[in-house]
Amino acid sequence: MDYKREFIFAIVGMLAVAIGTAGTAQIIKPTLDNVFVAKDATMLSIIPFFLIVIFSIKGVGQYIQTYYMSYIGLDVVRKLRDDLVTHLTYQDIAFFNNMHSGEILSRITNDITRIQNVVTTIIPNFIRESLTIVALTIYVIYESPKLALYFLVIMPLAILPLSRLAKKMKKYSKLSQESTSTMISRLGEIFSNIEVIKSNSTQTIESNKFSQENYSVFKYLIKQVKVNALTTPIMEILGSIAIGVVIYIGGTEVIEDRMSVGSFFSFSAALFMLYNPIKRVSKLYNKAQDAVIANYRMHQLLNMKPKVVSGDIVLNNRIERVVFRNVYLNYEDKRVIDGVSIDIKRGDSIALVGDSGAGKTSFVNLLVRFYDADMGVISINGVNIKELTLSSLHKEIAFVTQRVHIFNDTVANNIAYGQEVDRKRVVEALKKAYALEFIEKYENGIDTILNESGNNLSGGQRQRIALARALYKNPSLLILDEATSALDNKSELLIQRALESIRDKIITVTVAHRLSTIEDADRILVFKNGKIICSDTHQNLLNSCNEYRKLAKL
Ligand code: DGT
Ligand code: MG
Repeated sequence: MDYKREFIFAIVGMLAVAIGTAGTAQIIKPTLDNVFVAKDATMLSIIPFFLIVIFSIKGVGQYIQTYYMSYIGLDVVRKLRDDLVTHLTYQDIAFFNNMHSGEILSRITNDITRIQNVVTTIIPNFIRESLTIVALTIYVIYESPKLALYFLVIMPLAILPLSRLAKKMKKYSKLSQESTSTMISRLGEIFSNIEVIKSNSTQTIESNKFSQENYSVFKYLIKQVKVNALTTPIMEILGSIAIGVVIYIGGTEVIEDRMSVGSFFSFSAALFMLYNPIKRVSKLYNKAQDAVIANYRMHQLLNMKPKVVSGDIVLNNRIERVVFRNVYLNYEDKRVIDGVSIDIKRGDSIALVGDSGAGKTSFVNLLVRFYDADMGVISINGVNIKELTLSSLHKEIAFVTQRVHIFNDTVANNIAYGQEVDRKRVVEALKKAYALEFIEKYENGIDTILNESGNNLSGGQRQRIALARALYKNPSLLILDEATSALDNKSELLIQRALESIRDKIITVTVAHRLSTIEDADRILVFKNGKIICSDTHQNLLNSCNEYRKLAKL
């Protein structure tokens, strides 16, 4: 363990607390017997001094223990969160498509906080209270084994109802954590869809839906409260029985002179003092159930293995050739790429057209390995794409989609994303993507901070940023999946021209709905239901391919 030093300090602190607590019970005995009964003046002046020492030991111990255990707890959580975030970013794209981003956020924040609670409070309190119980019990037995026996027989009776409560607690913890996650997901959904909600005036519908989720969170939390609140009365009633028995039997011992008044009070005080730690331990046990569930949910995520994993051959050269041999891809049960074969060489510009849902995006997703083919082989420069390292593959590919991703950072850092910033090249890339004109208008130019959701940019401006990022990368495979759909005809044409200068040095794969953008592609692939049904130049396809003629008419 990395925390040996902190842990030792914490344990020393806990021991001090336990010994200090037993000491406070012990000091009652000389106070009564020597000072009040025997009227001993020396003891009178010594005892207050001891009292201060005992409480100081306890206080310092408490401080040391709290500090070091919290240190361990917070540090464990920090590392856990780091690991979890790294781990999650390597998960398959399918995972992110299937899981609500709100759910992921909830796991990283809410669940981790519950786990943090365990390390910083539950475990140390549990250890400290247990040590205190042990110290007090030893003291009680030492003071009067006979009386202690009665007490120690009654106490275990408390365990039965308490363990029942703990079981209930576990059930409600699970339900409450699940409903909290759902609620947070709903929140995310509401705010990311706010435009739709406002433009349809559906606030009431949405808030009613939210209200339901919110209510289930409340319902399970209040059930947890109910179970927790039962613990104290049960403990108190059982405790009062135990103490009643002790008073009766202990009183008899004192009356019959087999025990001093001081011993009896010390003993009783120790019993009273035992009550709190025992109560706390049982409450902590309930709370721990909450953390057990959170921990389970956390490990579900941490144990998840991505299906798409990096190979170990480094792609050292530019991409010269991409070959699909009889490739199939299914999403769950649905076939989306259905036996596609194609051979693409450097300098080729390939265009993909077809109905919505025909499989064009799925095709390009295979090239960046968002998914792996279920059957067939995709090879890059003659090597199976699965055997290449992901990072060397991605270094050669620029992937621009309709959804533009902008980081909360400067224009320059957004353009040079993942690479060293070369300001001259940033400006060049912006110029080629026709983005420089509006960036230059900003007071800070390429040092302007962009809003992460890109709200301070228009749709067309965002696409130009994305194109500039792709051009900066100097890729050997450029994929444009409706990357210019938000641009006006003029800018689109200008970008086409800018791309012409690099087109014969690299492979470009363009998905477009507007056929005008791809008319001069070297080869146009017409997709239908996951198959390539025609493949030729614009002119030839107009003559030979019915499906293409239909698309051209639209
Ligand atoms: P588009 O962008 O509307 O022009 O259509 P394509 O050609 O890009 O279609 P594509 O490849 O996105 O989708 C092909 C089929 O696969 C379509 O029926 C929707 C379905 N699909 C797409 N992504 C997913 C996914 O992540 N999970 C599942 N289960 N199905 C998906
Ligand atoms: Mg698509």
